[in-house]
Amino acid sequence: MAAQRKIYWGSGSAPAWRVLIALKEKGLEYENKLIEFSKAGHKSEEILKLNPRGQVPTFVDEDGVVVNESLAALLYLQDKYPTPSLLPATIEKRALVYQRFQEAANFHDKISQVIRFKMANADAEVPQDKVDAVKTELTLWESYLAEDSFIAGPEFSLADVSFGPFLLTMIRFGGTLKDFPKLAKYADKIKARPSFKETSPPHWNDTPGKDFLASL
Ligand SMILES: N[C@@H](CCC(=O)N[C@@H](CS)C(=O)NCC(=O)O)C(=O)O
Repeated sequence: MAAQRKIYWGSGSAPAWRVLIALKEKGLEYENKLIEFSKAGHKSEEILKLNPRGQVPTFVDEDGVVVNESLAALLYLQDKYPTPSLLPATIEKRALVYQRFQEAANFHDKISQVIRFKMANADAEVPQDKVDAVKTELTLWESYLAEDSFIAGPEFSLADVSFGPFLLTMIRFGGTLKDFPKLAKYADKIKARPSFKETSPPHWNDTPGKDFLASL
């Protein structure tokens, strides 16, 4: 019997959320292996056998192919299940999607620095350079959007799957987009998209967010 496609993920993990979104966009069924970070579920023997880093996402396709690392899993899913496509038709347009797809790591890094700082120093002010670094990122990403566009052009693409979960995570951690109107509109648009909505971190529904990025 063919192995069942499955994804190990944790609520609030933006890398894992990326893969859940891509699975939904492609209409693929999967076994939902939600782990609990508080119980070190990501370090279980079951996961470590598949992913020696003990991280989520850990993804296993129906034929047993294991793909860890969220960006690798997104590329794999696009290759293996090309329709519906999450890439534009021409190589010229794909170039920008590939760029933004990778570039999201910068945004991730800057918001993570603030989040980690506040987790370690709950009562301290976030150092200004860390706040400024997030603002610089937001200014860049704002400039990438045209009125009503997605992050790498008029069509939803892998670039949105890569970047979107981190933007929504920033908002969850208290970041405001009041000075970034195109990003604010974009955030509302992706939040309402079924693939994002159906896979958004379940604990966000019934617990308050944080104010770690409130000084933005
Ligand atoms: N580069 C990896 C990062 C995955 C990652 O950092 N996952 C976190 C949750 S957001 C995790 O599992 N952390 C536990 C650990 O590293 O021990 C990816 O994009 O998939």
